[in-house]
Amino acid sequence: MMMNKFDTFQKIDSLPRRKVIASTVASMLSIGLLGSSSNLLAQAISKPLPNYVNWKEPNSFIVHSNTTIETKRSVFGTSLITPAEQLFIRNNLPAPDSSIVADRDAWEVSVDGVKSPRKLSLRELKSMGIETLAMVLQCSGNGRGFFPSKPSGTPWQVGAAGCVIWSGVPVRSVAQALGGVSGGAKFMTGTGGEKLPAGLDPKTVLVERSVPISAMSDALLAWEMNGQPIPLAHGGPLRLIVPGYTGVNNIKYIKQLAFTTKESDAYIMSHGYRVSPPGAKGDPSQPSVQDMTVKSWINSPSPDRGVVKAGNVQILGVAFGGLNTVSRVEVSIDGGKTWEFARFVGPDLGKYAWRQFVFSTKLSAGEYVLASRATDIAWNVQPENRIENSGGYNNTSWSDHAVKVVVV
Ligand SMILES: Nc1nc2c(c(=O)[nH]1)N[C@H]1C(S)=C(S)[C@@H](COP(=O)(O)O)O[C@H]1N2
Ligand SMILES: [Mo]
Repeated sequence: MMMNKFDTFQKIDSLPRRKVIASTVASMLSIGLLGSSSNLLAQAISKPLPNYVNWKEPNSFIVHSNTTIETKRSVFGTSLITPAEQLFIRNNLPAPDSSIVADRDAWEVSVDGVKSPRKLSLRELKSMGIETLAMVLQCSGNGRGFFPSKPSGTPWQVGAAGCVIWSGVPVRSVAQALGGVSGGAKFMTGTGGEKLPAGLDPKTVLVERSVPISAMSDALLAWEMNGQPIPLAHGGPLRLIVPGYTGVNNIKYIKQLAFTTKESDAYIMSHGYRVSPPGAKGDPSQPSVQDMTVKSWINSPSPDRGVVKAGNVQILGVAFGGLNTVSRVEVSIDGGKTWEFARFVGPDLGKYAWRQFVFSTKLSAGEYVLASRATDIAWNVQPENRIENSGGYNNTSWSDHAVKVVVV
């Protein structure tokens, strides 16, 4: 059945035996039994990095599969930007051949749904404008691993996310240069440049996503990431960046950008990434996974960093607002019974970036449940509970993201 293409990719991720070992270790971690030996154990159950990302730091990841590679919670450091060497990977199809980055400036994207549609080379795009922004790149399934219903798909914890700086030409400048967007366009649709597996209906595997046309106002066609040409694995030579929208909408190796009256009918748009009630399959009647909402989590202390010594403790984490600027973060050391304000640390890199926060406190020996709860400028507060859905999408629950630590 063609609908099952994506399920197939996901099932490869979860060989039953590995899952059992991993979840046993995960539950030992969450009750703090493993202390400092946990890193070693976590590494022992993790596969090596696949070749196409062998330039990444091997100890920074939980390798769920060759196409789903998660940053460890303990790896998020105390500065804002996630280095490429530590950034997660999520591919719906095998990554393209490195020949596509041999001559980056020659890469072409066709732009449609404008007055004068045509192909533009990366060389031409670079002459049309430049903008730089910092943005949280987060997979819509980040936090799926906390759903007790164990939805199919990668059981990401917090590490299918990072904060990245992108440089490229604003999409609105490109549209303007081609005579403006055609009347009636309601969506901006990006198409990935992967070679599609033979023998399958292209619509069932093509990575093509539509976002509301309003998202074009801050969108980029980007060629640089954290000061370097975008690595192939992260979408080089050219990537569509849609700030505030979940990972899947940020199309890697983009080969077509179109302003369309309808959403794409590719399976990944029509049935994939839909927020459907538990037990129901995704279909076009269910809401699509699009913009992100306010979220935060604590990165330190956490059980996989080892023993926490009694005394002064700096509780550190990250918070972001999706489409709205994050305005404040509260921290609880008693599992959410009482809250106090945390302090933002470091520069504000704009509304699409995350802020690092710290709450300094003194902890005596004992067991603690540390939680964080962010609020955005529109007074949306990070909820206590996830919204149950069959795909395990959009988990922003503060209680799911809380960490149990043992202080000695
Ligand atoms: N062309 C293309 N773009 C894509 C994908 C893909 O498989 N192909 N995966 C999407 C998904 S689901 C996510 S979460 C992000 C992951 O980006 P990263 O691998 O650079 O971290 O890319 C998105 N863009
Ligand atoms: Mo994703």
